[in-house]
Amino acid sequence: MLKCGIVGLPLSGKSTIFNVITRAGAEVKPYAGGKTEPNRALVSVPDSRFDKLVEIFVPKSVKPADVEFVDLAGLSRNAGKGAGLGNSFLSFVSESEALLHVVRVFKNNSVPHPENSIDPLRDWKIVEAELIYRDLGVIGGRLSRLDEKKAKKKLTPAEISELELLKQLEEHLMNELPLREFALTDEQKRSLAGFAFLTLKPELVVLNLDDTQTGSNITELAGLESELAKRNMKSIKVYGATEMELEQLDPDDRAEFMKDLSITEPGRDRLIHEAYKLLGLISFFTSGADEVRAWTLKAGSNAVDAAGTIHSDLARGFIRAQVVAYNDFIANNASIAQCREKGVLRLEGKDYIVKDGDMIEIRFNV
Ligand SMILES: Nc1nc2c(ncn2[C@@H]2O[C@H](COP(=O)(O)OP(=O)(O)O)[C@@H](O)[C@H]2O)c(=O)[nH]1
Ligand SMILES: [Mg+2]
Repeated sequence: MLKCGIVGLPLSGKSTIFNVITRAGAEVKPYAGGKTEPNRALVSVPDSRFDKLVEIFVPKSVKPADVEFVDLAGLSRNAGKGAGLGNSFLSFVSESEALLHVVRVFKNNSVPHPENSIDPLRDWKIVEAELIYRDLGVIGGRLSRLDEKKAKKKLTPAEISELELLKQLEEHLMNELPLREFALTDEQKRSLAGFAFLTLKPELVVLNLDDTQTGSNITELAGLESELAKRNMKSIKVYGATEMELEQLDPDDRAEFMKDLSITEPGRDRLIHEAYKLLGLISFFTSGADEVRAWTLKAGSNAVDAAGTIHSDLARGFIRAQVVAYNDFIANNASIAQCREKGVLRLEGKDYIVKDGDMIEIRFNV
């Protein structure tokens, strides 16, 4: 299951944002501490193409794509040195494939701030430093083992290059830079996968605003926004508390409320879409009278990967994939026969790279 972890300082609005995304109703409170088990919830990815396919096929069952969101306890200054929840918290972060980093921009005098003032750039840096510190610890542990072996002249050639790379990464982190800013080859990335480095995970910064903080010139944000631009990082503005209220309403009241506040797209949909994109994920569809289903794949996966996502038998006995792009299907009156005539229905082999929105039927034999 694909997981997206929510990180940030205590009282930045992590649980609020989690509730916006998941509508799970997790506890939101104006004081830090307490519960240490993360909140978890599966979220269906909103997709108008999927909805359209359901309309066309009127299947017995439907299954949209989903992503798991995990709301972690707050990460405070010096967590990596054992403060607060410290390392147990950081191990929850390592199981996530991507991070939503919630930064408090809202003022709200009834909610204390762990650093006693509103300063999004400072807060973002504190959390980033903790993530960097944790990765340094992981590298340090591995390096000391490799150094021991080196002293005994027992390093394999693979370990020699690992040692070299880790030393470079260590230096990079010491300069307070996340590993995602280190140019790694695909092969190096694969070789490092087991370390689950936190600063290698893609990160979307969620700027949690008050209703009063509108327009494009929010003074509190100037510093952080230019820092993120410099680093090529993406951020998204969300009115956490308001959006959470919105998600708790029933659909009719929600539409009314959105009109009153002139919100066109709910923060929830934007957040889920951005997180999905950030994770480097695409959807493909299987459809028929029995079931219409959206499946999640990493971008760049091939037809056998897609088959394996559905069932291991389909990957094992893979013969061919029958593929038509969703847009072509719709453009041809949702008729497979017409798609075939027009040549947009294709038979693809194992190496075919699946595209977002492909409608796929696997031919297999086991
Ligand atoms: N005014 C305002 N208050 C917020 C916002 N987001 C969260 N809060 C409040 O801040 C407090 C902490 O929120 P919570 O989501 O529990 O933070 P967490 O500790 O990061 O999980 C709660 O009292 C929330 O109601 C926001 O966007 N605006
Ligand atoms: Mg919380």
